[in-house]
Amino acid sequence: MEPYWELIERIIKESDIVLEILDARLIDLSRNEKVEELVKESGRPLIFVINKSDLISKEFLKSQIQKLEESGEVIYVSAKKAKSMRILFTAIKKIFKKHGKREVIERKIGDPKLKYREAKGEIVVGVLGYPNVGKSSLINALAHKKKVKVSKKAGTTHGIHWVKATDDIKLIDSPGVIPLTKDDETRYGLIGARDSERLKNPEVVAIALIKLFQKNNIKAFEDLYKIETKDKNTEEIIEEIAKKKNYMLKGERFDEHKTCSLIIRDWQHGKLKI
Ligand SMILES: Nc1nc2c(ncn2[C@@H]2O[C@H](COP(=O)(O)OP(=O)(O)OP(=O)(O)O)[C@@H](O)[C@H]2O)c(=O)[nH]1
Ligand SMILES: [Mg+2]
Repeated sequence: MEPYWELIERIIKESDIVLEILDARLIDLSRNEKVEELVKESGRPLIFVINKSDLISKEFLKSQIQKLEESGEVIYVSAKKAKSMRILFTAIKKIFKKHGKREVIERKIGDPKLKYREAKGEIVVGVLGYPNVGKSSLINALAHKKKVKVSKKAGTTHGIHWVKATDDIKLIDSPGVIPLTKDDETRYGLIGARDSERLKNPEVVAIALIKLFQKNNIKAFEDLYKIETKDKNTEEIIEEIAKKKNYMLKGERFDEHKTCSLIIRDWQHGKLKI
């Protein structure tokens, strides 16, 4: 196993509960199959924490969550809202009561009939998820203090960080998980796991984003760029934005690369809300 996954396994092993942080704007794309598989093998309970829910409408959320709710415990939060922290604490305590400490979970794996459950003492919560989904932001919000580094750039956290949130809850921050499947740049760009300027093909990601807005909320897109998109294809929409921003090259040509990078940056930084 690669060293990276060994680190993730270590975090899971040390945790009583694991949180998988997802991006509310692209729930399915921000799930990591490998992480979920490792958590399942460990027997630890998993809570899906849908973060950045301040960036989406209720309608959009409803269209996305059904499948996830069938897979386990789901909560919706925003690292920017105090109310979300109460929701998160309540969910952690409820799940802890139900499953108990990690030692008990491991004993249970060896003996599935074991009824004994010890849910006392400190709760250790492992926080996993792709780069930039807001793991460190949530940890700081839970601890009511800036204890770990947060930034707009993907790949901010390195190594493992232990953070005491309350007298009885300890959190483990981790670097964003990297998928084992082949390097899918569109997925990385869409979920913000790779910054716009590091993408080789921002055009492909920007087109995927425009299509996402065309399907769900084109008005939000039009309002941000102050353009009309009716009867226009993605290429024409990009050109329209380039003209508005005056991103032009020599001889009537527009700067497609720069315009696409702008769209992706606005999405990744939460200026484009769906
Ligand atoms: N609008 C909004 N932005 C958020 C939320 N949570 C985090 N962010 C922003 O998302 C960016 C990434 O946040 P981090 O907490 O550094 O993300 P991370 O998952 O720890 O990222 P890595 O350490 O790179 O894996 C920052 O610009 C945060 O301000 C949220 O709930 N809503
Ligand atoms: Mg981080």
